Amino acid sequence: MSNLNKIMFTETILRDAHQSQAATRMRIDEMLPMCARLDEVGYYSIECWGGATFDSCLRFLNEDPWERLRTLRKAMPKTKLQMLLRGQNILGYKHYADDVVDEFVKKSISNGINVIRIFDALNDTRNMKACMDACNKYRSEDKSGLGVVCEATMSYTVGDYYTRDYYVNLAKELEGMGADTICIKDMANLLLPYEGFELVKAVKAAIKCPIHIHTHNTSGTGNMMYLKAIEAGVDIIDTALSPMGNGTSQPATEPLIAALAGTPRDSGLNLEEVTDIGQHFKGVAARLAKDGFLNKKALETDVKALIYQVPGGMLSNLISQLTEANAMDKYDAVLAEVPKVRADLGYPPLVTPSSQIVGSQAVFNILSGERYKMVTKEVKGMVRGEYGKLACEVDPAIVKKIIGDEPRITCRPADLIEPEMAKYIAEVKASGYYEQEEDVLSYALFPQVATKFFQYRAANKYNVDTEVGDVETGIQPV
Ligand SMILES: [Mn+2]
Repeated sequence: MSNLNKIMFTETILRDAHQSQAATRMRIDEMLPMCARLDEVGYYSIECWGGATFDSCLRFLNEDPWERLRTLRKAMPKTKLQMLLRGQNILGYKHYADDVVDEFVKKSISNGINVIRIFDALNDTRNMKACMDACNKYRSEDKSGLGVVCEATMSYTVGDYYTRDYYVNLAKELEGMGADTICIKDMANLLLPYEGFELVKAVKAAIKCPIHIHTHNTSGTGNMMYLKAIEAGVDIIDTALSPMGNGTSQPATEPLIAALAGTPRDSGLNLEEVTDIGQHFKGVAARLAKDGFLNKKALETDVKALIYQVPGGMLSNLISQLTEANAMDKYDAVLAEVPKVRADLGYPPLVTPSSQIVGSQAVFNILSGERYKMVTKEVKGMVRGEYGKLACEVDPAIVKKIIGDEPRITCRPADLIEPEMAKYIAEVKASGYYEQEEDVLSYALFPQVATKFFQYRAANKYNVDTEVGDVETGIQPV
């Protein structure tokens, strides 16, 4: 009778909240002051790694993402730490070889991750299998004693093809592949309250795994959906502390704790303590706003998302692309083009990287004045099958227009990728910057960005060791 159990919370303030509202710019020194208290709250898990945080650490914050993870692990020894992983894309934007996936999952666990949420932008389970297998294979790498949770994820979207049965069958398949929990990931805030109720009930009836649900509050329906999902028996919900909750982020933590208090699904979390912890993040949000990363628009309810059915982050990308091209007058035309491109490409869910691929092509189609006159290499790759199986077959005339007579693949895309680890190990060692095994993975995902970070790290170290000589030689951190 899981619908009589207490509801469990995953806190997203250290990952999705600032990724959705503030370009993933929260720094480790802004997290650490509250970690000991977050660790005592009694959350099911704290999401704090993966998604865009890895790239952002290396590219913008001069932080080693692995060091960040180890630091958080030490600061929060009692709570399961959670990450978001893009299946065969790991934390990048293309498919990687199986040996890189395997090593990445192993190192994520050995450095402190417990819950690995694995998704694929096309819901192609072949792209999730290597990750899920690695999760199960490396359970013993967990040193925290909190265990490893292989959380297989269904990216939620809408369209004729995406019936309730589609998700029920997908959930069963993922459970059969070795999932410990199943996540319904509503990244675009498309799952409305009553459908959420029916969907959770249907999936719950079909599988034994606990169900974890994820949404955003972009269009203002997120917490209503959670409430209905809770009534339907969902086990775990994702929320963000109120200073960075709601808007494009997750529904806020505190109102949901309060709403459930005294009911059969009372979380047992202490509202006053959680509210007090939130005060710290008010200051962090103010700093992020001052530095131009937190736009007030991210906090507003944006009902456009209900009509255009695109993720909030995608809307802001389209605005910046059109502003750059001096073509904001075409905004409505581009918005109308997005669903057409999505249909042409076989109705992919819109989530990284498919959201960027569809969005950019819609912009090209409108700005060039002719559909598919200019085609991005990612759209070609998608039609060739390089991202996996599309939900629906693409119209042959569209295929012809986009890739001509080029061959298409139907196998698992990673089957065509040779092992890559040996090459990356050799390259990092040859660079002279190798300090830890994890550096190879940073380099494998983001070669240029990681190399720049390694140079910064080395210069910084040198600077500290020989402060006087440093001024004379002019060597400074870059
Ligand atoms: Mn999200």
